[in-house]
Amino acid sequence: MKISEKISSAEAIELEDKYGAHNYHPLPVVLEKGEGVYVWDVEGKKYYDFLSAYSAVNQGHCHPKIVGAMTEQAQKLTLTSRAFHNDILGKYEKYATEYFGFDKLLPMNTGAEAVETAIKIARKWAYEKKGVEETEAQIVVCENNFHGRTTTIISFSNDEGARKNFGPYTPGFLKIPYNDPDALEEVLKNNSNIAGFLVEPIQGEAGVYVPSEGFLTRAKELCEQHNVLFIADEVQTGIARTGKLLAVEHENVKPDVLILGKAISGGVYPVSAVLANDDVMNVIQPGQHGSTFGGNPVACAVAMAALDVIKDEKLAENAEKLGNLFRRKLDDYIRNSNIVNLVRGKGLLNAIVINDSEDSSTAWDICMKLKENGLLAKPTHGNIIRFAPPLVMNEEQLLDCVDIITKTLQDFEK
Ligand code: IF1
Repeated sequence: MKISEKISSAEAIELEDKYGAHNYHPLPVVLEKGEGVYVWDVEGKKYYDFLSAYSAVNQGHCHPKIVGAMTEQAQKLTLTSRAFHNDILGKYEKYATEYFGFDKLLPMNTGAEAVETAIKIARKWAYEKKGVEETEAQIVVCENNFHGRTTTIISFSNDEGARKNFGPYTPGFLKIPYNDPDALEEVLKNNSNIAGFLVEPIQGEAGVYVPSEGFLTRAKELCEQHNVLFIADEVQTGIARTGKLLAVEHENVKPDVLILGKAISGGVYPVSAVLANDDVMNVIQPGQHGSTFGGNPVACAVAMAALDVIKDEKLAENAEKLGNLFRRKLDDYIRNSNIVNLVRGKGLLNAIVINDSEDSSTAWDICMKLKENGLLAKPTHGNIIRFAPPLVMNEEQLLDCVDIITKTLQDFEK
């Protein structure tokens, strides 16, 4: 069967079911084309994409500047490995470190790899700079975190589905409630071997939990007081998604270690990165960390174009403006609704909480009806539906989507 051979949705789903691991339960829609805020299924039906590949397609599907950068570089040099230099990596590292304000960048490919890299850097820094006894370093994480799916990362997850039967688990992590600076202070006061505090500035997968104003500021202060690295996982909240280039900027907090992924490439190619200043990043010496594809020329060319688009098209400002409009419109609806409890989020990372039990199918049923009405979204946990369109959306399109969402919800009002 050739890639170009036309198949129906049913055939595509059947192929995946028969030949693919069943590690996802996708909505029954088979997409064939994406452009800007729209995607089309194989039968030609058009949808608004309100998931953006979990905030990887912030710049819109198949952005011509980003795809152009990929195709141009892919016809010159795709991969050298880091055994040799190439003419792109240094330019990208300079561009990205100046873009985000750090001394150095360590290039990887997936978000989880970047999180793992940050964990390794924090541990090594603890032993070689903070004086923690080897193998004793601890990293503080938050309950209901999501940082990826490697064995070490799920070791500190409390999501049984992500964790069960993948043991034995990696030690060295202490869990505190999210958005609880007192709990962070307690654990930092009582442990001298803490390397870092790893936190999502907004917990995406948990259901778009926005912490109280001041939480990030207080957490950073506590990390400074106790000589602990503040490690911000901005894989999902970064790259303009929440209305600022980085979500930590809502509180003017500067992390010691910044983790990026997803939209750093505009969803065109797997790119992730860890950024830090020399006093932290220089604990990594030749031969101590890397990856075959990390920092490859195509990834660098794509990321530079993707980051250009964020600035050129003022996507953070647009996310801020349209996010406020979106929540205002949904709040208007929710005032008279008995099926939706609330809407929450920042910028264009939002979610609604459905007034039903966690194990009910209502959120899923609503997403199935949204699909029929031309908008794609998916529940996160149980009764929470995440709404995260590409940041290139304009006001007219957003209001059209609000219309689709509220008309669909109306069908479920009791
Ligand atoms: C799946 C969730 C979102 C992330 C944060 C690291 C990573 C992610 C804050 C790892 C990845 C993705 C993974 C994808 C679905 C999606 C997701 F539902 F899983 F949790 F967005 F909320 N840090 N999130 O959100 O990056 O290795 O995937 O490149 O695994 O189902 P990755």
